[in-house]
Amino acid sequence: MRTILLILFMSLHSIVQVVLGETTDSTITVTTTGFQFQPQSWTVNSGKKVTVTITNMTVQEHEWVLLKAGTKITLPFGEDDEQKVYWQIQAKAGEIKEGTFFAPLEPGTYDIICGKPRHMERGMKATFTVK
Ligand SMILES: [Cu+2]
Repeated sequence: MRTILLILFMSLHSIVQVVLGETTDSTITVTTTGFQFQPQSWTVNSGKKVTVTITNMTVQEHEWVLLKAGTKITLPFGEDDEQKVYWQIQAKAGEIKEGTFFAPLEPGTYDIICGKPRHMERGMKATFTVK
């Protein structure tokens, strides 16, 4: 009886989560072509798990770097900017990689950049929105 009640409760809980939109983990994809990220923006839910798949279609290594809230890079990207990094993943030429992190809790717009020398200057910037 206790087991049945537990199963009933867990099923109900799953239904409530779906109805209320509580299970809102995100799966996002990033493709690098030339010195650009595709797409140029992503939106995820605050504090939820984000799974990133990065496909590097170019002949050089790239990084997809999410900056902390309210931080901006002062070009060129250097050692002093490392503390501004919230999370990052990198992919070598032709590589496909996957990584997971938890989205920042604070809703807002965050900067995405590539931390490789002179890549940001060449246009490797994008926007990450937390709602
Ligand atoms: Cu790059």
